[in-house]
Amino acid sequence: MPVPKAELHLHIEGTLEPELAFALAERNGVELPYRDTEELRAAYRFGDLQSFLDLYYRLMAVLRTAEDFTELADAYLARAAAQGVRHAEIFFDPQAHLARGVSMGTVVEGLAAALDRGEERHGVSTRLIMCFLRDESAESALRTLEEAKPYLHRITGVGLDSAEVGNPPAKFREVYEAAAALGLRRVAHAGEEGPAEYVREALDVLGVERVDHGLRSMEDPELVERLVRERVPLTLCPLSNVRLRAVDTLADHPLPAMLAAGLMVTVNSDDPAYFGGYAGDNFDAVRAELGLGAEQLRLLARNSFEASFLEDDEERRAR
Ligand code: ES4
Ligand code: ZN
Repeated sequence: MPVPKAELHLHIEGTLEPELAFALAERNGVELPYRDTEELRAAYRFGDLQSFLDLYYRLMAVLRTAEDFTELADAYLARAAAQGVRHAEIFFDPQAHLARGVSMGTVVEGLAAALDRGEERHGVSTRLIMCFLRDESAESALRTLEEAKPYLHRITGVGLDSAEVGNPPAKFREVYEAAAALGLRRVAHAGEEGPAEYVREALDVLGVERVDHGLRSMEDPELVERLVRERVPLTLCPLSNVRLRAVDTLADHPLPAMLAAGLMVTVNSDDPAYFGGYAGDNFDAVRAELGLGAEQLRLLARNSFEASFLEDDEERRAR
């Protein structure tokens, strides 16, 4: 049995496997610029974050109805459960759907229909985290938060994703203040392609309690010291970092150095349909390529529950 773990960095749109993409395309009468799943998979050669995002946003065209989102999330939960995931905090990108004429209600209610059955069908508890696209304007993010107001009982927190460089956290100060005032938890992608300074800004300006990736924090020893002192969780995604060329090979990943520095790190899958693996595959890969021992793998699993937004009693049940 795979070790029980929580998945804290997972974009639901990034779980769209080629087979489901083609099935939904056919059902919805959407033309995909690929002949078959093989040709689509062959397009997964990414030079950097932007080349991935271009394909990621393009393929979303197949997601039209609430049922599409339900099927997507249910398929994810089945795969996650098979790899030992007991709890998943799931990102979604409403702006990418609103821009295509798919409403907030379609997305949230579609996802929620699967998540509501997650424990019973798959033994996986869940939370939803709504992400703002950082390459869109702050005004667009504020409008999105406004649109989400009827659905806030379903949404635990807000996040920040998409193209990082040139879109620093401070651009979203106001929307994060508004989110906090609504009682939403706050996380943000920072230090994936962007500098360590963006990690500091996410903490100081946006008040995030968890940093997604945070890989480049290692370039700033003072920041590392602070992250250790404050026990700020960093949700690492090793296979994503290899595919998007944040590291040359998995063997070069700073995860062992981050553990040695005493950082509160977790291992996650990001966009598993695109990057070659779900949470368990990421655990297997770091064990094989980075030589992590049983004790370190147990620590990573323990961190994943501790860094989650579960309450203590829920956390004990999930572990
Ligand atoms: C993402 Cl890997 C990654 N980075 C930033 N934004 C994203 N959205 C989906 N996957
Ligand atoms: Zn991500």
